[in-house]
Amino acid sequence: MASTKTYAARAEGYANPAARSLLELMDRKKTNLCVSVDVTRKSSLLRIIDAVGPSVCLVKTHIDIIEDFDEDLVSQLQHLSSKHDFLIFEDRKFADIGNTVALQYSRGVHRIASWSHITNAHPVPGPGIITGLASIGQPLGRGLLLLAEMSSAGTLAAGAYTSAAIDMARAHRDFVIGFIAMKRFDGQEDFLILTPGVGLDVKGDGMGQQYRTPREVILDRGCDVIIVGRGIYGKGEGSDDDVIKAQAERYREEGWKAYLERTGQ
Ligand code: BMP
Repeated sequence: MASTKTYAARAEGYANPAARSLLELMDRKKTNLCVSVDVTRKSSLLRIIDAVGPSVCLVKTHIDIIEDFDEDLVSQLQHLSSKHDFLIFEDRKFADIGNTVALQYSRGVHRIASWSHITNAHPVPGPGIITGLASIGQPLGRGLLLLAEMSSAGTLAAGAYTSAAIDMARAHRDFVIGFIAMKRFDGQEDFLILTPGVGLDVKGDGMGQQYRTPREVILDRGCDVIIVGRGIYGKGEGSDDDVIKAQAERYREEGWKAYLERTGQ
C-alpha cells in the first residue's frame, strides 16, 4: 500500500523527525535521488555536493574515506544541507554490540550523530545494536536504516536473514525508519526503502556491484529512494561540475517520473 501513496501522505504517518523531514522534502523538491559521494578529498566532496545539491533529497557520505577530514568539513556540509535543502546520510554500516556502536556513533574523530540525520547498521549483532544507536540518536531526532539486503553479488543478506531484519525493525519503529534493500517488503507498517546499485549506463563495476535502472527500482520494485554514486559523479575525485549537474538531473528526472507513474499522478 505504501508504494501507491504519495511521499507527502506518508510523511504524516511517521513520528520519527528524520523520516518525516525526508518525505516532506522529497515531495517539496520533487526528488527521490540520493547521491553517494565516495571521493577521498574534502574539496572534491564539497564541490560535488554543491553541484548535485539542487537535485537531491539526501547526500550519502563515507566520512572515513576522507583523507583531510576536519571540523570545518562538518560545518560546510551542514551549510550545504541548508543551502540546498537536503538531509545527510552517513553510510557507516555499524555492525558491533550496542555499547561499542554507541561510542562509534557519538565519539571518535567523526562524531557522526552530531551531523548525520540518518545512518545505517547491519542487523547481524541482534537488537542490541538498535538499542545502542538509539541511546545516542533518538534524543537528537536521528533515524536508522537496517541493511536488510545488499546490492552486491553473492550477498548473505537474503532469505531468513532479511526476514529477521524486518522483525527487528518492527520492534523499534520509533528509531528504525526503514531499510537498505532491493525491493519493498509486504507488511502493514510503512518503512522507507532506500536502494543502492542504481545505474543507467552500466550493469556492474567488476567488483560485485550490480546496477538496476531507476525505473526498475522505483516502479517495478516499489522502493522509495535511489542511491546513485559513480553514475553521477564519475570516476576518482569526480567529473567536471557541468557533467555532474547534468547527470544528477538525469537521474532525478528518471526517478521522479517512475514515482509519478507508480502513484498514478
Ligand atoms: P555506486 O553507485 O558508485 O556503485 O555506489 C554505491 C554506494 O552505495 C556505495 O557508497 C556503497 O558503499 C553503497 N552500497 C551499495 O552499493 N550496496 C549496498 O548494498 C549497500 C550500500 O551502502
